[in-house]
Amino acid sequence: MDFIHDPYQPGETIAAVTTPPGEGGVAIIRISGDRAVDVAANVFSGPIRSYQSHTAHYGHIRDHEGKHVDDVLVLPMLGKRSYTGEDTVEIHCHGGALITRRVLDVVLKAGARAAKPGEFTFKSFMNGKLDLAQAEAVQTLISAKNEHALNAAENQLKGGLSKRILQFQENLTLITAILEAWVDFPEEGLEFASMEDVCQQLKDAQGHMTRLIHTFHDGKIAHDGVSLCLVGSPNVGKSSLMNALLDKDRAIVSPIAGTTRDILEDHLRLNGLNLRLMDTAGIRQSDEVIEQEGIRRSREAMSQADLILLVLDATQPLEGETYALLQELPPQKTLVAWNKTDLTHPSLPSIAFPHVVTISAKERLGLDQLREKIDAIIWKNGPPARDEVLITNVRHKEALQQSIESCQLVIDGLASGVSPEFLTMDMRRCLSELGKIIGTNISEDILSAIFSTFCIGK
Ligand SMILES: Nc1nc2c(ncn2[C@@H]2O[C@H](COP(=O)(O)OP(=O)(O)O)[C@@H](O)[C@H]2O)c(=O)[nH]1
Ligand SMILES: [Mg+2]
Repeated sequence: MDFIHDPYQPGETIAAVTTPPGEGGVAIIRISGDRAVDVAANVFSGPIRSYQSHTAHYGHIRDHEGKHVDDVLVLPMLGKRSYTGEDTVEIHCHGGALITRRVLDVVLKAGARAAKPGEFTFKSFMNGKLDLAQAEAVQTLISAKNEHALNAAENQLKGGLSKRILQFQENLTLITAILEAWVDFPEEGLEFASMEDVCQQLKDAQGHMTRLIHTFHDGKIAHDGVSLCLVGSPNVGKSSLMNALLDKDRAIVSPIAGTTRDILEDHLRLNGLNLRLMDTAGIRQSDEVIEQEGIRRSREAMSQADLILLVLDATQPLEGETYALLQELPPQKTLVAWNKTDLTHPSLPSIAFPHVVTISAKERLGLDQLREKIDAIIWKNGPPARDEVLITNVRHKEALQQSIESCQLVIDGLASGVSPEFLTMDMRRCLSELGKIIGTNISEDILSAIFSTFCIGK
């Protein structure tokens, strides 16, 4: 965000279209800053200075020559009672790309500066309306693609994560105070707490932070979704299963082995989760160049997928190639589906994989159990509860890890008799790492990097 490099001016009046580009019934142009009402008064037909905050008024926008631009509603939100914490006026105009641009141009000519990406939210952060974790949650909320991601973002925006971090900081500040007392009053200091107490408290703090880090697995799944790769020998029914899961005729199905060559991809919603399904070429020995390339791609997709769905033909004995494939696959993230169980089949050989289902892709049998299994493998401890605080951001995870490491330095230091003076420095680092999450201790570069990922108008 280059406006950080321009010196930040509190109260500077900025404007942008806050609704997405394209055609719609209404578009909103937001003006925010000390001069928001003045700017709006320059372009709006009504006596906007006399309007009460949070009331909507009909009128029209005119340009600097007095020419009519559009019929609009204006909505002033004054003082702290706005998203940014500064005077804000929203202009609701017609939702065409051109008309929106024209209204914005008039507003900019009237004295507002074009807002940079994320600048409204940045104002909100600088004015203390949102801390950094909450500001980031605004962006995750907007980009949430499923229920779980939305819940996690909502909890973070409400301050769920921030409260946890503040609690950790409070506990660790107490420990720092004890260490400082040992420095200042080496004689009496130990009366405040014993070395064992301090160690135990540090270990407890590490435990709490580690548990929060562990939610990152679920947080990432919720936010990014999961990739699932269908693999197996040719003709076992991978493409048929892809189609059955998607409930559409996506992939070509044929009894000719080697039909699928490229990776076919499609998306599926499964119990509020986004799955990226990939159908791949059947893995076998082949002399044919294109098929070989297809098989190479299959292996690559397989190695990158979050979950592998290995399809086996229940009517055929397991061959050497399939055995070799079974050796390669990581059992914990592989789901084995014995397919074609609508046909008579001999008793199935037992294989040493924890997750196995029997299905018929053609007759669509056993698909519910298959979906349940996918769900169970993905959410190791069941899907997250609605109000659960999840870490979805790598930056937060790294800060927690750093904080845990600093705690460890103190624990080790105490054990080996390092002077408490040095240990208080580690404690301060530990606290400042936590501060990075909520933005109390953060460099301008990092702020800049965070807000520049926002869209303009947010
Ligand atoms: N009877 C039966 N045939 C199936 C089933 N699934 C797939 N097939 C057939 O097996 C052949 C190969 O299927 P396909 O999906 O193209 O297999 P792929 O090569 O693994 O993608 C086709 O003729 C399908 O109709 C099933 O569950 N039952
Ligand atoms: Mg196929």
